[in-house]
Amino acid sequence: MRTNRIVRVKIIELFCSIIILLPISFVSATTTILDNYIGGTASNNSWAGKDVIGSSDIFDISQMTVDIKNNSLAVSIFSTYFSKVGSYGTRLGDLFISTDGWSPNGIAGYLKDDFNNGEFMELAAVLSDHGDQIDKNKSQNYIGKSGELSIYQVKKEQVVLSNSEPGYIYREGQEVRYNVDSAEQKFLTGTWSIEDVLGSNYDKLIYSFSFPDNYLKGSVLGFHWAMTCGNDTIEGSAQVPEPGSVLLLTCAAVGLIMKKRAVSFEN
Ligand SMILES: [Ca+2]
Ligand SMILES: [Ca+2]
Ligand SMILES: [Ca+2]
Repeated sequence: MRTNRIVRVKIIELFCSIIILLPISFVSATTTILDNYIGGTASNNSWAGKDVIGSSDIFDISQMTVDIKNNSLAVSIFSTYFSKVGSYGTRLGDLFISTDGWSPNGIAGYLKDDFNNGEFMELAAVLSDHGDQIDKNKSQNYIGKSGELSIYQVKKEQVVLSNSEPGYIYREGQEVRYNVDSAEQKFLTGTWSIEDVLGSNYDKLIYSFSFPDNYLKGSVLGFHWAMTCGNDTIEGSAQVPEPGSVLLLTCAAVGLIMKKRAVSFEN
């Protein structure tokens, strides 16, 4: 038993020395943004302040998750919409990203927050397929589809605001798509995919891309997504973890384990 303990303590000592030698740039964090945002106004007062305009079975967004590993991000939007893309002439929207924090207009509920009165989103992650080819009277299940992602630095005049076919009610003033100028340079590229979430009606659209080295330095990122009618819109923020503090916590945890083991060894 005593020999086993000595071996265990030695292994922990070795593990700690390995941890200390790791480059301090490694960071990893997952943030879940629940859809508590609401935001903006409906084009008809009967829907004012409602999270979803129309049917939740078609337009509801439940949450967004942001996975950050070093410079790489995977942003997932969970919604009932992805199996019904094209409903009532609507299309998939693009992901808007604020690289300098998130500060929506007003207080929670954010009913005055829209593209012109809230956080400006510096980047737009544009899908290679929004479902533009779908017949206006039909919808299509987009689960299993994937493609390329092109990320641009946003020029205000190229932002498309939420809209609908004539006669339908929608959420006004939300940024939903980005019109790309043919000469425009991509800032970043990535991939997107829509995946089934087993046992749930809320499937996920995943945006995957990487920022340049040293671009993310402990900043707060903001995110905004909606289908083109904005009938449900999600916004929120994620803190980029600090590399130094992650390393410190890891070493502190190993130190605590070593101390505990040393005490039990003495006993
Ligand atoms: Ca919702
Ligand atoms: Ca911003
Ligand atoms: Ca919402």
